[in-house]
Amino acid sequence: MSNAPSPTGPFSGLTRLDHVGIACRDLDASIEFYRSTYGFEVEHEEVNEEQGVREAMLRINGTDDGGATYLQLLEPTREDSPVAKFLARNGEGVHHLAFGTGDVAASAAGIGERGVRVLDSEPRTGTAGSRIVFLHPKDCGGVLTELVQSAH
Ligand code: MC0
Repeated sequence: MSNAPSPTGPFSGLTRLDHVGIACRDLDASIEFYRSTYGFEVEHEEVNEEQGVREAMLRINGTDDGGATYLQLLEPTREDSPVAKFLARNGEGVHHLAFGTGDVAASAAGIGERGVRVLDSEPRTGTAGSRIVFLHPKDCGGVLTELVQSAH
């Protein structure tokens, strides 16, 4: 019997860990920590004005569906953004988990039917043209959870 997780659950369709999002105050300093301490390199950097973040994706490993797993470093670009609020309350640290799916709208609908609040009625734009939806942390054991459909 295989130990692998079901690649497409009956309702969630989640197949992998896409990234762990980490809130930081200084993106460049954080990138340097992960590079000099672990040898992780930045694959992609961008500013997402809608989410109020400057971010860097550090590729950790490939996954068996052809995707990859990343660390996502997040620096807020404005004081009223979710990451700025998180930093003010908690300081730097793990901000969210993101699971990969081939169909983010279907995954969000299936998970929503289980009583979890889906924070985005329509998928928004995430890193590198991905489509993303967030789930409320209070319905996910205290963990802000994101669903990601990558652009390719
Ligand atoms: C807030 N809470 C969290 C949390 N943020 N719990 C765990 N992890 C987090 N990251 C908790 C607070 O401690 C509080 O608990 C309660 O949720 C309400 O928080 P609030 O900040 O006072 O209130 P809201 O409702 O204004 O905001 C919370 C909410 C929001 C999660 C709905 O931050 C949101 O919509 N987040 C999704 C978007 C996001 O985070 N974007 C940034 C990453 P108590 O017990 O005090 O009530 S963008 C990103 O990552 C993109 C670029 C990508 O991956 O591609």
